[in-house]
Amino acid sequence: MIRTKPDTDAPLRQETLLLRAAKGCMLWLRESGMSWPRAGLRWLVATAILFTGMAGGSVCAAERDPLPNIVIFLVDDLGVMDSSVPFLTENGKPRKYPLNDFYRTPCLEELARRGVRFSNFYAMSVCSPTRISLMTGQYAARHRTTNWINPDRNNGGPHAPADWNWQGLGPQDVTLARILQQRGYRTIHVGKGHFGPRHSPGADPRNLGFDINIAGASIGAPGSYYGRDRFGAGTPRSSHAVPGLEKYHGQDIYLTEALTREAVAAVREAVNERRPFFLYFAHYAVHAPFQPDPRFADHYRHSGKPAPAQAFASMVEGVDRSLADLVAAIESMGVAENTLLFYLGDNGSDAPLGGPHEVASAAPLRGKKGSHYEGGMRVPFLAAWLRADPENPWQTRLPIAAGAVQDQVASVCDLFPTLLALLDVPIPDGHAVDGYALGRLLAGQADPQKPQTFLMHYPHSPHRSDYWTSYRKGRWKVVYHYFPEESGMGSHYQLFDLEQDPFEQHDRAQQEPQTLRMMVKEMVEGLERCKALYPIRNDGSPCLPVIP
Ligand SMILES: [Ca+2]
Repeated sequence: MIRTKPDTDAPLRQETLLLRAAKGCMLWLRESGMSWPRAGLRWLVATAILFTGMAGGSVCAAERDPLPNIVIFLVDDLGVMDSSVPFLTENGKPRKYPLNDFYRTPCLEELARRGVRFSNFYAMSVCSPTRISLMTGQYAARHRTTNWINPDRNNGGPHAPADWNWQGLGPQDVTLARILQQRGYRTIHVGKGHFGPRHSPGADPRNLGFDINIAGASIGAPGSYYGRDRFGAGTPRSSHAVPGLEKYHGQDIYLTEALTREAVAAVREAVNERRPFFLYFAHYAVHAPFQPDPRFADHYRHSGKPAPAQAFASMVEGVDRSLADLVAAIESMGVAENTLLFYLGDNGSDAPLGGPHEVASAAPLRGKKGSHYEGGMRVPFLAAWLRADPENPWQTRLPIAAGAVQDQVASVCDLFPTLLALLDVPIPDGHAVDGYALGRLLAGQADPQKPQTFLMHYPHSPHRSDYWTSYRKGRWKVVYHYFPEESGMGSHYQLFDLEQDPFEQHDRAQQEPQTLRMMVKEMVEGLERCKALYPIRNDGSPCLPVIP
């Protein structure tokens, strides 16, 4: 485990804790809306409580209740169909498809009984953009990391805007981790970082507000999932060796399991120290290379699926076991009722089952990771308190409907404002947020105020779809292709009615000119609000979308 500072800095750490605690109390006073004379009295009381509390190791003893623990459990390349839990619905009810019968995720089935899952939840179409959206609450069009970050070279592509954010996040950026750190949380990063290129500050999550970093770096995929291969160190894929897990080198252990043991240990330490924890557990799995998780490979041997798809399924089940072990550990620590879990994927499925624009990898959805179809950007999202407790004040504040399915549109940008709202932390001045707090949706209610929209911007190539923006609003989805190509049916525009045609088989752009115009107009307005960067033509001018 890597620590943010050596122990010799303990006095400094205490001072920082004191400052953070004082800030937390100031915030508490400010948000209580009291007049200054009364606030002054409360400040004196709060300070007294604070200093008394410091002796007991409490960060902000003026808190009315211990802060809720937060887990973001992020699975790489896990699409909405990569689970035995049905996330898609038909007439408002969950509907199973054959892929749900292929995968085995028993822990997720149990959590689906405890929490709410979303059927229309979106991520960006590739890794780094989603990870930065989670940390900032912003669309990729705004934070400008619109492509995955190649650790070693600027991979924008031949027509990419020069100023796209290949550098990713830096110490100067507002991040969810830093906000929670300042709020008094032990902030724990486990697994894949992918927030910045090699040797950049963003390559180390500790520069982004995490106290602890286990195995996070610039790489987007592991050299190997096997401990006996030292997770890639010393192999032909050593440039992608997973750092920080040397104690497992040479052992018969799968990466998913090694990360789980480390995550549990870090959480246990925080709980023992009575610190609220924020665990950002970003599994490397189920990203390629598709190496079977030997603990579960037998379950798929007679599936009739090709070997890579069997390996992928064993990796999915390995991640589910990780989730089960983590939940069991948190339960054994006695803090399950005060722990909020968000489970999700970071882009559409990369299941090796077919072509990027086919109905295959995410069937019945069309497309897969990287593509402009729903299979490229629809991911599972589930939220749960790990143990229901009607007496818990945080559960009262953020009730989650057990066993419910939420059909409204939501996205990875919404977690940031949801958590800030839960903790009564204001959005930092000058930091624009594209997400919307999910409170009512998590309670299983409709929220007429929440925009039913999602904007996805990809001014890059080469990938499975090149140079495109998509915009969903309610039942409609428009895709704009800056340089028309075969996958976009040779047109600038594709328009789908996801209510009538959820699997995107019928382009309505010709038949619905007014809807097309309205959708492209709103898409352009959304891009302009984000100050998006556009692909660049050969003559150096930006290729702006044309409203039909
Ligand atoms: Ca990914």
